Order: sequence, then C-alpha cells, then structure tokens
Amino acid sequence: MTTAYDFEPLPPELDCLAIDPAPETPSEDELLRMYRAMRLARVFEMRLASLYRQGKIIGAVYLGIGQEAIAAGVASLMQKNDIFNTVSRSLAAWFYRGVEPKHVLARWFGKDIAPSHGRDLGLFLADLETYGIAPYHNGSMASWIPSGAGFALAFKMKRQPNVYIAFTGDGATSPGDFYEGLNFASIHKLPLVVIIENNQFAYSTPIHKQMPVKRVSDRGPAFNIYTDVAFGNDVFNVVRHAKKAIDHARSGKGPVLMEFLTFRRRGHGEHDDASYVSQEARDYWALRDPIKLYEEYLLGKGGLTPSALEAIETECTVIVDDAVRYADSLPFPKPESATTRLFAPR
Ligand SMILES: Cc1ncc(C[n+]2csc(CCOP(=O)(O)OP(=O)(O)O)c2C)c(N)n1
Repeated sequence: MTTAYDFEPLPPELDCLAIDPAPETPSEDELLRMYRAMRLARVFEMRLASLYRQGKIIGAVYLGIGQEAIAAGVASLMQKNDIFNTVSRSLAAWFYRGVEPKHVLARWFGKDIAPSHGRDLGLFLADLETYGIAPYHNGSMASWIPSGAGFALAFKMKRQPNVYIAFTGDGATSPGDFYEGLNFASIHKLPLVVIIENNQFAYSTPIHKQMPVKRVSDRGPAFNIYTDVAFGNDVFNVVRHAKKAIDHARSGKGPVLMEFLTFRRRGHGEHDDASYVSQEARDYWALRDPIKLYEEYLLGKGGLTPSALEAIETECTVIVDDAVRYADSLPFPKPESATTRLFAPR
C-alpha cells in the first residue's frame, strides 16, 4: 500500500468553478464542436478502459480523462497547415481534427491497419497529410520539442505563417531535450508552441519531486520567451490563453511556453491504481472535471437543453460501438510480415 502525497489546492487566481466564455462567446457550432470532441474522447476512453480489462488491448492503455479541455481548446485554434503532436492522452485534439475513433481503436487492438499495420499501438498517431499530426521518432515525450523546433524552423525558412504545437506533460520538461529545443527555438525566434498539460504527476512522481520550481512556467524566463500559466479545465480559459500564445508564435515573435494546470483522473496507465494520489485530490479535481464544468455552462448560460446533451452522448456511444465492431472485424498482421515495414525503402 503506497502512501498518498499531500494535496495542495490551486491558488484562487488559477482556479474556476463556473466557466464562461465572456466577452467572446463562440458560435453554437464551435461550442458544440469542442463539446463533441471532449465527450467523444471521454466515451471512447471509458470504453478503452473496459476493453483493457477484457484483455482486448495489446499493451498498456494511457488515458487523458480529466484533461480534455486543453486538447479540444487548443485544437480549435489550429489553422490549415499547422502541425502538432500529442500522444493519445490528448485524444480530444485528434477527434477535433477529424481522426476517426475506429482507426484509433483498431490500432489499440494491434490490427493490420495503416499507417503502421500493427507495428505500434494506439498511443501514437502520425498523419501529416490528413490531420497535421507529426510523425514521432521515439517514445520520449520531451523529444518532440527539439523536433518541433525543426518543423518550426522549416516554417520560418519557407516564410510559411504556421506554428508547430507540441503537447506534452510536466514530466517531459525535466529531460535535456526540453531545454535544447526551447533554447534553439528562442535564439532563432521559431514559431514553436509548447503546451504543457501539467496533470500534477509524471507517472507516480508529483511535481515537487521532479522540479525545484513550483510551476513549469517558472522555467520560461531562462529561455527569454513568452510564458503563461492558466487553469486548464475550463475550455474557454484554454482558448483565451492558448490564442494569445499561438498568435504570439504565429506573428514571428518566437516560441511560447504555455502551461495548463489540470489533473490526471486515472492512473498513469490503466495498470496503475494511482494509490499515491490522495482522496482529497481526487475529490477536489472531480468538482473541476472539464466536461462537468462545460456541461454546467452549456445547460445554464449556453441555453442548451439536457436532451440536446443526451443526444450527443448517444451519438458518441454509437460511434464507439461501431469502432469496436470495426476493430474486431479486422485481421491481425500476418506473422510472416513481421520483418517488413520496419525500415524506409532504400
Ligand atoms: C526518456 C523516457 N523515460 C521514461 C519514459 C516512460 N514514460 C512515459 S510517459 C512518462 C511520464 C511522463 O510524465 P508527463 O510528462 O508528466 O506526462 P503525463 O504522462 O503525465 O501525461 C514516463 C516516465 C519515457 N517515455 N521516456
């Protein structure tokens, strides 16, 4: 039995229990598009958790339950030809960009499906052409920052008005890649947007055991770049802060470090019971669940009816049911193909 770490609530200026987009209310279409992406991610991930327990998933499953507002809010600001990367912890960004749940699920099942034909699992996705999702070159979550700086350098050299958005976690700000990437991007004023989903833990390591500063954003001044920190479970607050950050990078003023405070409501993966997380922390963040906060707004000032939200939930459930059927129906890669597709053709 692990002892849980002490819990610290957010300071009042970084907390919010009643969310509101004012003064800039998005159109109803946009409100619902973000909501659908978040809800679909939640329904999908809850199903993934049970499929994992049924032994249907190959490998581990890592969920982003409780972090959906950051993924959907940031994805809503992306423009044509922007490039981003996330792992599946930010599934709502994939869904917002149009990735189909059935394709993600088939890969968690290890099935023979493009692009990797069972060679990697649902945690990663790369599809530059269709969704602007960058290829990943290894599993280290900090390594995307220097590679993102490379993409951003290409944008700058081609005078292309795009940004590279690297989503990553608080733990990923400790390895050297984080420093090298941001240092390089700052010197060359590259359009690199680093979004930190600070969910309070890197696996079982809490923030205070992984960094000597209170917040990831305290590291920003070392790079002399635009840095900000904000509550990440309010989708409107995410849009407000991420917009300023992305505009800054897009306008040629250099990279940004944007930290969103959130909470991982599950273990690091479904194999982890997270007994190091106190009940107090779980209860505190349950009240700040991003979908709960969003629904309270939509049903109140947003003017939606409970049946409108139920219809979206049903729609998401049907999509996920179909995804399970589709993934089940596909074959596994053939054993004799095991040595193919591992290296680029020469
Ligand atoms: C260099 C390296 N060490 C260890 C791991 C295993 N690992 C994968 S994710 C992770 C924790 C990352 O924490 P954080 O960046 O806070 O992201 P989160 O998982 O909380 O979203 C670890 C230790 C890894 N991928 N790469």
